Amino acid sequence: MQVILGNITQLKVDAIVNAANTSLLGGGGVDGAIHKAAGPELVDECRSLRGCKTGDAKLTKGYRLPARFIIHTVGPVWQGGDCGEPELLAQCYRKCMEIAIEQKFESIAFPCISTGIYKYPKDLAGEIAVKICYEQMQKNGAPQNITFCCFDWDNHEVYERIVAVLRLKNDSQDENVFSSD
Ligand code: AR6
Repeated sequence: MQVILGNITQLKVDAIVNAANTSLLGGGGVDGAIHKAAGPELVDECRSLRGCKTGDAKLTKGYRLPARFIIHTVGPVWQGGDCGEPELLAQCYRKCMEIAIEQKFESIAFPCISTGIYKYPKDLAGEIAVKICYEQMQKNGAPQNITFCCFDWDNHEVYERIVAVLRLKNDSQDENVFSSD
């Protein structure tokens, strides 16, 4: 597991995750950046998928991206936390990991889903992201390389802290599970 500050569209991994909306036809934020970098063929494939429910995830090719594939997921809009947001966000990460495992991907990179336009509090979202990915990785032994790609220093700090705490807890078991820059 590693935490980086960077642009997810530049990562050469098996799959990057897109924080999309239910239409899957593009938008702002990381979604807009991914569609722009992948090229117009992406929206054609997305159209054939007929949308995606909140908490679900769907796979497309990566087209002009360095990443081979894109896993599109739809995070919840933050409405105060009592409208099932934590479960839905957890489901996003779980579904993305399930697809990665099914496809035998060795590397996957996540943006901080829902923490931009959808306004999910960064610390709460980070806890869920790291917890679910770690659980899935422990359970399935894959994908071996998980990157949390933060785009802002606030999220970077949040993820570094959460991963550091988890690393401390696991130090005696496996020192090589985590890395960070
Ligand atoms: N690389 C990595 N992270 C990025 C990038 C990038 N190039 N650009 C933005 N981020 P957001 P959401 C970060 O708003 O909150 C879209 O319009 C950003 O700083 O992209 O899930 C969709 O179509 C933030 O930390 O996604 C939906 O309508 C994180 O990515 C809606 O936004 C997520 O921010 C989804 O909202």
